Amino acid sequence: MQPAPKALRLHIGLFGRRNVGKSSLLNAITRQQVSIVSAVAGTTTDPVEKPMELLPLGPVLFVDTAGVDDEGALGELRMQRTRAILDRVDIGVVVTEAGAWGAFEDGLIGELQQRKVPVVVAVNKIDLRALPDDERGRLQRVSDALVELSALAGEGVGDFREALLRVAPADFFDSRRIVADLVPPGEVAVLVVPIDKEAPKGRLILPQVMAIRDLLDGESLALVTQDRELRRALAGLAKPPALVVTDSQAFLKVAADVPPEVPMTSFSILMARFQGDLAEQVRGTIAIEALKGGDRVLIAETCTHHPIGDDIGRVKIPRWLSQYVGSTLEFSHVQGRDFPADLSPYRLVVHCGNCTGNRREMLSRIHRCREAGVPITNYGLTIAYSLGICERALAPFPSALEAYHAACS
Ligand SMILES: Nc1nc2c(ncn2[C@@H]2O[C@H](COP(=O)(O)OP(=O)(O)OP(=O)(O)O)[C@@H](O)[C@H]2O)c(=O)[nH]1
Ligand code: SF4
Ligand SMILES: [Mg+2]
Repeated sequence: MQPAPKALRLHIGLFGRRNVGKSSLLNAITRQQVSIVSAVAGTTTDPVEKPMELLPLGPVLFVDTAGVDDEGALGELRMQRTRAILDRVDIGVVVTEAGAWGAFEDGLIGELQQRKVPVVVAVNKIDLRALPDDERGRLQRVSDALVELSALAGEGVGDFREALLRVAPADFFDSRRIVADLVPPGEVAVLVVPIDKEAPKGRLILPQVMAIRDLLDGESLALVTQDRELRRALAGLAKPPALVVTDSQAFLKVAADVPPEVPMTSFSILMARFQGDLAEQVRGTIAIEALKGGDRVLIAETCTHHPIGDDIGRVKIPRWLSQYVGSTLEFSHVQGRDFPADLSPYRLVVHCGNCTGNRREMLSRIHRCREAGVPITNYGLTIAYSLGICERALAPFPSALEAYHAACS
């Protein structure tokens, strides 16, 4: 997999007194011994950096710092190094223990707030001592998010991930392309838009409009056609297009008309990448294989449109999935903000492309599914998988294809 450049990673600094468990928290979240942990105060002397893919956020760089409450020349040197890290983090985590908060932690919060960096307060070692209510109230007021956890027992680590997602700066989620990164400037993307009775009258739907706008921004060319004109459109091009994007419902016909060497995917898969987490939703897709008769499947849509005719979420996906599994599944539908608090009854969540929602909320839903052990996929991925063309539809996205192969093996 191509690693994300360091500059594109969200930098997360772990700060706090010596021995509060900063390194232990890093190890708990990475599930690796990245940083040395010991009962001796002052174990971490130089900052330790760990780049990783942190679900549900994406590429991050953790920086574990030396505990900075000690005095003397060595303490001042550590403090200077820590200040340099304060200057470059996107999120500051102040690690503490119940009853330990004092002027030192207030100072750290002040430093972070001066730099307009969001703050997560992580109260560690709750296995030893719970956080009293009055202290909880005070810490909630000084932080953007408060988490109580035990790095040693692995308790609350999921809440910690969720807190990082909640406070992460909005531009971390917005800097991605929908499609233009797949189509070099001056090259053609063919967009296949069937005009059937489910298509809204007189306009295009949002994912199609967003893709066209992104191609224009990227100075690429967009050729928009109905599925039945696709062959003619391809034949009219001087050279093969850089990409074909289709409405998922026309997948099979389009896959047959597009030469195998031309990359092809769907609007919905593009939206999973842009508005969700494609690799995680690809892993969720493989769970279709384990579905059996009577299993409950949740179909979730971000907007509250009125279903018409052979609505994709109400009719087509249930039909295709049931055909693939070969027996009757039980489908529930939710729209808008009604994502259930309890996901345990479901064996699979199939989510729409979330074109009208925001990515942070979608990542939060994906995170909740992970925590509940319920796989989550997306409309386009489900359709591609049940039609047997998932590999082809993922070929434009090497890391998602890698996730697919890893999950299948
Ligand atoms: N009971 C308990 N002990 C913990 C927990 N987290 C860390 N510890 C212990 O606390 C001690 C210090 O942990 P470290 O992770 O090294 O702490 P640190 O903040 O990185 O310390 P310095 O690098 O010295 O600043 C070790 O003995 C850990 O095993 C926890 O959640 N519960
Ligand atoms: S929010 Fe979801 S259901 Fe609504 S138009 Fe976008 S992809 Fe379709
Ligand atoms: Mg340490």
